[in-house]
Amino acid sequence: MIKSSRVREIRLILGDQLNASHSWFRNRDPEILYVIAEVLEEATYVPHHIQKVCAFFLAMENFALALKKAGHKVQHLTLDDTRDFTTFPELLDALTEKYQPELVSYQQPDEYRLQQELIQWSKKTKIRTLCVDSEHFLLNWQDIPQWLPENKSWRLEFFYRKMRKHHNVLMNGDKPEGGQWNFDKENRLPLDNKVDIERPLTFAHDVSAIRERIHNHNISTIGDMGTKLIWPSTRQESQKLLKFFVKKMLPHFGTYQDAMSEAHWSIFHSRLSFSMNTKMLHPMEVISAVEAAYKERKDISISQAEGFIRQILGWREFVRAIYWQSMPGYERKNHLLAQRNLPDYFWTGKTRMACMAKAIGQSLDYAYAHHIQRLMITGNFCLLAGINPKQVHQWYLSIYIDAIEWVEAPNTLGMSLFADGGKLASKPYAAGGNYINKMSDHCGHCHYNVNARHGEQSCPFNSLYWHFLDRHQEKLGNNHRLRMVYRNWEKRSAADKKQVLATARHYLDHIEDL
Ligand code: FAD
Ligand code: DLZ
Repeated sequence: MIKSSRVREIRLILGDQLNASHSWFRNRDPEILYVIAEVLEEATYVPHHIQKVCAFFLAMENFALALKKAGHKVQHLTLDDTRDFTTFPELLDALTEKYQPELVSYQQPDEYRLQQELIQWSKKTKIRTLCVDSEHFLLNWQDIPQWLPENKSWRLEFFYRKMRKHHNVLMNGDKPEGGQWNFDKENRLPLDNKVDIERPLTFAHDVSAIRERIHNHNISTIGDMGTKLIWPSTRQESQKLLKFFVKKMLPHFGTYQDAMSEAHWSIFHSRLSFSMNTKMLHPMEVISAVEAAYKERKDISISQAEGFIRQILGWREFVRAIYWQSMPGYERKNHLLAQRNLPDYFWTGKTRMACMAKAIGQSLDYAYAHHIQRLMITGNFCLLAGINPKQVHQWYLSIYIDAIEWVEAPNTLGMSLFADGGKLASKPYAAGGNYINKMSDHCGHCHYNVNARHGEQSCPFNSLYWHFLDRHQEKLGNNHRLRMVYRNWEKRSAADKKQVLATARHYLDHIEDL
């Protein structure tokens, strides 16, 4: 399998650890062997989107090539090479048996499952092991408990302000740039005809050899591919995408951050999550590029720059901290005891709800939906309809190009489904058809009528919204952020309420037919 010469140390690089700036690579040492491996368990722990598997495998291959070119000793193992092993521990057993190294090192995995696998293997093996930092995140892993203490409630806003100060980002001394910490209120416009939307920059990689491997190893995937892979596969391509975003999209990012559109699949969003989650880009590199553009260019206002930086310095780090403070067990949370099965149209996009057809359809086509589609369309639907969080979690973990559990689980179970009982969000992100109509152009040609509150062909989001609140009054009724909504519900006539709830029950009983 591997040409042998003395190997003193094996260093394992996981598929989402493609960080060329890691201190591991500062010096070249012919006795250190870097291993990057396609492994069956990683390709099958959920049925990943075909583009996700191809994108990870191609980026891993390119990273191995770049390391080799830089003079490191590297073994890139394909599924063909690892066919005798299912998991990393099995592969590591074989590699250590072959090379008899003094040391096996690995970077701290971002996912609990893999972290535990490697810890268990380290306890079992006779070889000395060492776990080092991945040198990627802006909050040190060891500092997480200090930043999110067990006995306090965790809120993004406090965390984010502390991160701004700590990293001196968008600060004027100890004051926030622009005189405000958060410009979220300015970031809520639907699309209008005032600005042109640039076509997203995509790539065109031939991944036929990877697809053949996936096929030969019987790996089940979901979604479509098209002829070429559109996602960045190297650091250089990731940097190109970052440049494109800053130049063309950033001037409108904040304003239209929550907008949804039938005609566009990523609007002004950056599509940098895959590059960051695989560590081809460092989050501070992205933040610095945006901060520099804000300082140098007149067309980028503070609300655009802050709106974007908050996502990375705030949300991305915050959800990671919540993940590590809540594992194990977070993936099993079900505060609202939701038990309904995920409807089949999540796998096909075939539904008469136009917003859902668009969000699911483009997810299957591109392995991508932007945040508001994930949160306020598919996530909102699952919340209102009471879909089993475990199934929803599996779906999100499968379908998106950027889906890794540390970031997916808090977003799905915490932000979207309120399954963690409010650890991440102070109230559920629940909304009826009105919100969708305000922020998108989907409702105009939908089979359902967004203006009808109940009855045949009324928008399912309308009645499901009130049914959700009504059935969870015991758990949510005391939430001060929902007091007004519950008061509105109380004020409606008994007959009106009865009709709304009957419509919702009908939709829930026929959920597969929506
Ligand atoms: P942009 O809108 O351009 O934002 C810039 C960057 O900010 C993103 O690349 C991302 O790194 C970061 N970011 C923005 N929002 C969040 C957030 N809520 N949490 C963490 N980082 C954020 N993001 C993932 O990276 N992987 C996932 O598996 C994932 N699953 C999600 C599931 C649900 C139910 C929801 C509601 C959100 C999920 N997100 C996930 C967060 C967010 O939707 C994506 O990061 C974003 O859509 C990626 O597209 P983009 O790069 O164009 O983002
Ligand atoms: C997502 C993914 C896939 C599809 N395949 C591999 C693989 O074969 N080898 C690998 O090292 N990593 C892969 N990954 C990423 C990991 O499964 C995993 O999600 C992250 O390492 C968790 O932090």
